[in-house]
Amino acid sequence: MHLKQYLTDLNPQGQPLPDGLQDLLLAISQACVGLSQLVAQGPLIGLLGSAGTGNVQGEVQQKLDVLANDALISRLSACSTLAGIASEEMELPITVGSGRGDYLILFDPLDGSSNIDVNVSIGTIFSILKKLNPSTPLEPNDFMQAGSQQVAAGYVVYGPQTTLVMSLGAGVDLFTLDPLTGDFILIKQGICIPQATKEFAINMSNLRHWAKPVQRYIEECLAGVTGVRQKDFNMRWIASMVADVHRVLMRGGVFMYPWDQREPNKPGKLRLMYEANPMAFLVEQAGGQAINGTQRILDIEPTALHQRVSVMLGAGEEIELLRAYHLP
Ligand code: AFP
Repeated sequence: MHLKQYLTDLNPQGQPLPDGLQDLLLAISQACVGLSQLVAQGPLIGLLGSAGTGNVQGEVQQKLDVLANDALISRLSACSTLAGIASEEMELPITVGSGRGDYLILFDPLDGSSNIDVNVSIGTIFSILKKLNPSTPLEPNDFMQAGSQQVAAGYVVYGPQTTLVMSLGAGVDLFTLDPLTGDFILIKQGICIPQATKEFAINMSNLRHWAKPVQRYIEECLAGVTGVRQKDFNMRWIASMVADVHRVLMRGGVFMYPWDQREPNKPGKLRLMYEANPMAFLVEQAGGQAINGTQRILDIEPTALHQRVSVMLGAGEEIELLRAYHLP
């Protein structure tokens, strides 16, 4: 089934999906089809390497970061029910049309972009919120909603296949791009993360910098079958959150990017609004959990568009253990 047909047939709360939301989801998917082609061409069209600019986070922007951001904005700006766009790559949100409309979108246009030049999977992550008062002009504060308010979230991973994974709050479904027709085809419905796992993903080189509860958790995993966990664990780290979380959704596991003491005032590396919230929404919809150590990520009330957060998500049993280790 094509994505368009899927959206038409969907009946999440016993009601058809509003036309505006269908338009928005189709617009994102179409922009991502274009991005998938650009990513695949890479060096053939001079798209590898740095753009020579920095983003609001002070990170070096790759050429494809800038291009992906522009492509998404250009396609999404044509959606009549969209009031505003916020992007990890832009300091301030953009008003769409008159700034009046039902929806707001936030995205990380190209997550894992330091992997572009080495041909490792990267992706686009998006989060859709309702604008609480659709008839008033957009204000930056309109975006300040907890992740639990998301009406839809998803990502497209540009890997060996281009895959769209999304949730409208009633489970998580997966589509694969047919590059010959440019259509996303429904492949899997009701993705489910097993509660137990033997696989974790974390940047182990930071072990000495983590807080004690995270060090304890990882050290116990590393102790294997003779340690307190009484089982051997496997480790994976792609360094593209989108690809690491995709693996967790496909075969289970835990993904973590915790706070570390090198920058004690920074809650974490990953961004709440563009990365943690949409991924937490998907993971919970697939039966997993997502916390910052002590709090459910989707309950965090944002105070700034670009705020960062510590992230631990995936298999329920492991996240419960991490939560217990963080108790005072
Ligand atoms: P880039 O977009 O700069 O490559 O960062 C990717 C990311 O935000 C996230 O996708 C990864 O999980 C994480 O950073 C990797 O960070 P480390 O390089 O510190 O492992």
